[in-house]
Amino acid sequence: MPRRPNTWFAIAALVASGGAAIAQTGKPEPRSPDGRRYLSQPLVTDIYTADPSAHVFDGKLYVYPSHDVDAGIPDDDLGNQYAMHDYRVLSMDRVGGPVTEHPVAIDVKDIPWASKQTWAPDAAYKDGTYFLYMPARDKAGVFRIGVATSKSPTGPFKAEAEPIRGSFSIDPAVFTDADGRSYMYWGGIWGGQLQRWASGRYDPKGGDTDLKQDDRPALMPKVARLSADMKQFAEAPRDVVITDAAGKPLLGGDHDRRFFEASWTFKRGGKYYFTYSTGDTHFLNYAIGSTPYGPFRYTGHFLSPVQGWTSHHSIVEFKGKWWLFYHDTQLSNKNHLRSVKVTELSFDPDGTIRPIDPFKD
Ligand code: FUB
Repeated sequence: MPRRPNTWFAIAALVASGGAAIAQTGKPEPRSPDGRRYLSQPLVTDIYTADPSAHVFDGKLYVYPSHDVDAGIPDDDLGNQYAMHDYRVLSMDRVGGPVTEHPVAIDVKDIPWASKQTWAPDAAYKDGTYFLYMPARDKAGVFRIGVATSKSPTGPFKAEAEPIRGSFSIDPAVFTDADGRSYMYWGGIWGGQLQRWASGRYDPKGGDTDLKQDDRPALMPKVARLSADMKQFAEAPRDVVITDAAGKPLLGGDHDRRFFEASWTFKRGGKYYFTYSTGDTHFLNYAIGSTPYGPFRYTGHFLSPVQGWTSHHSIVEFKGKWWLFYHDTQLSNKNHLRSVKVTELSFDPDGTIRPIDPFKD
């Protein structure tokens, strides 16, 4: 597969500091349909990528995104239009430098238990093996989370025969703590089916949206420690409880703050940051805790709504700076055809994240 540096991104990075209306390509600077200038440009432009999970392996930055495709399925609230079927890995030596698009890392036809919709993945490394965590619908149409392994960070990956025992819903994100223990965070409501597991068992009649219990605790994301071989849960999943300032769980009706999907956990200054998307209100939020299990106290929005319905991200420290990988629909203006972007993330001295606007004006 040819290596394809992204010219627009490289040039845009050179001119990013200024409010230049004309980029050095000679073309007018891209604007959103409502006339705003974008904070960042897509990392790659010849394929659609979304849900970026960024990791540093062996001094290099790897991004594990969803690989968006157009299957001609109309938008609906269950996300049937997100009909992805394979994964491609991106890599770069430095942010702002050339981005390599690697060949297909794994296709749904090579995941024995899966039928369709290979949604937001994540990756991890342990003892010489790279792990790719993949949500997809099983043969019965229920979302599960599986794992595949490779000796290379870019694959090809070989899938396990079955999904992770006891897994359900979508958007796995694996965080490895300083003691070497790894935890998976996951879940997504609406199309991600988390509401159908509210009783602990799958209920196909369990609804397509929130539980509609606005004055009761919201559905919470899940966490479980991973087994030593990184292929199973080492314990029963538990709720990732996100609380308000008084320590009470956020309520279901609190759509600006409650969890929807896109879990991502990182650690900074001894604190655990649990970050997530609010879905139908389109924010990326964070909550801070003192253990990997939480509880996590809601702290704020850190990314305002991007162009497009979904917002999904990862946060990684690389070469002394923190980076936010996110996506939007700049290239297509279609909800299901997204492009991964990156921008620097900074913190105030008290550990709060300085909020980011994905538009310059
Ligand atoms: O990419 C499909 C789904 O859209 C992801 O799983 C969600 O997080 C949202 O980004």
